[in-house]
Amino acid sequence: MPLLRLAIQKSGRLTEESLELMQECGIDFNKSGGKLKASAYNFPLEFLFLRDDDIPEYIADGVADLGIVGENVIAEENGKLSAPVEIVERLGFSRCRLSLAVARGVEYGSVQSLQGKRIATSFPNILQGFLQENGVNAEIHEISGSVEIAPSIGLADAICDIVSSGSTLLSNGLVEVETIFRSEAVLLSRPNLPPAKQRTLDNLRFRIQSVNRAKHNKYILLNARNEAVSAILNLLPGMKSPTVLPLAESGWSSIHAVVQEDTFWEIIEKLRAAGAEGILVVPIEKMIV
Ligand code: PRT
Ligand code: ZN
Repeated sequence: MPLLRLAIQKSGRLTEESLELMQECGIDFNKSGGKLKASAYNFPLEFLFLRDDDIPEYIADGVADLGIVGENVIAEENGKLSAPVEIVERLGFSRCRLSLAVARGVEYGSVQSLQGKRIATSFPNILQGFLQENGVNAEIHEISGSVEIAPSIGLADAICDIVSSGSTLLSNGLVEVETIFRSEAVLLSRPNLPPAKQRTLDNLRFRIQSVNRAKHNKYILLNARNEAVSAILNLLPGMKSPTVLPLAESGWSSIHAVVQEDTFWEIIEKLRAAGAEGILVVPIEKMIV
């Protein structure tokens, strides 16, 4: 299979989980600190370690075929790239939002309150788009870091920055008033890869999907009296249909099924009410459909 080049953030919030995802996909490599490149031993993939902001352009100009970045970075770079790039997989980690915030105590009715105000941000394009959509004319101050201190030093009336837990805003006396963009890590690609590279990408995506699907599901095993089995089966969707096996003790069965994580607690309670006993819940490592 031809070699694909995947750009990963060199050192930052995306790095660890990007590399962990590759490992979960069964791709082994040796990343010894400081190097710009690494090759996988058992998959036709070469890693390039770069600053996240540079990744979309490296893909656009063909130096890399793929990259992992936060969606906020692509939304910000969009329109500035020398060629289009496309999101081929949402990866579910590094979730955050880009929000507007003002100093605590400042009156804020709606986005119209920002008319004529100064807003500090590292995301001028996304912010400009949002303000335009809302018919607001504000002065955008682009700063590259520590945006959250801008109001307290008198540089801006509001900020537009990435929020995850909200603790940075809180400790700087700021209140989130508007969410303008939601982001998670995504796999980017150049559109129209040569067919052979596309096949390698399809293979990689298949692995990523199997890993991520597994993370959202649990395998459950339980015992029940035979009379309770049909009521229990009605509660269990499963990948196909649940497995029912007789237990050594007569009159009892063991039931195995796959349950989605977000409905999990609700289902467990209903299963107990329906007569399920000895419920075991185990993580799934890969889920191939
Ligand atoms: O050096 P390089 O340019 O590669 O990295 P970087 O400093 O530009 O990016 P980095 O590593 O900080 O973030 C990479 C990506 O992680 C971002 O583009 C987002 O998609 C995503 N991400 C997820 C975050 C956060 N969560 C996050 N909390 N990026 C930044 N933050 C910062 C935010 O700027 C603010 O200062 O954390 C602070 C807020 O966090 P809370 O938890 O206090 O709300
Ligand atoms: Zn960056």
